[in-house]
Amino acid sequence: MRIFITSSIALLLLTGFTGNQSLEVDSQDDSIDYNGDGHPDVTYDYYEDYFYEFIDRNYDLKTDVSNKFNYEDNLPIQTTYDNNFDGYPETKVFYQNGWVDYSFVDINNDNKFDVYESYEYGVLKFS
Ligand SMILES: [Ca+2]
Ligand SMILES: [Ca+2]
Ligand SMILES: [Ca+2]
Repeated sequence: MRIFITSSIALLLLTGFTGNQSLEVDSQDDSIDYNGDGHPDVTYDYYEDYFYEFIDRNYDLKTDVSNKFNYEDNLPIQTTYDNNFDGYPETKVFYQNGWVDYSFVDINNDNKFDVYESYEYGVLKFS
């Protein structure tokens, strides 16, 4: 379980980074095709106060990461992960001022969260 959590955090940092990067590249074109198969792997959805970034990490045309960002400061608000690519988004992460605040994991896809973690300045303080 600990290994799984550590890898989620690593992915989190990774996707947060690429998210900012792609925004700087071009905010007009709303999709990026990383593997060149003609299907967008990163897409964006813009609303008045926030926007979503949808990422398909394993190129199966299904979204595995949904990042919700605050429009004003580009800081993440919430991220939803499907880390085992089964189509069910079992991991939810919430942010406070850009830091991870707390996260939930639903291990057996029964819509009830089995793991709760609380963070302080991005560091795990309760699990
Ligand atoms: Ca693609
Ligand atoms: Ca996918
Ligand atoms: Ca899943």
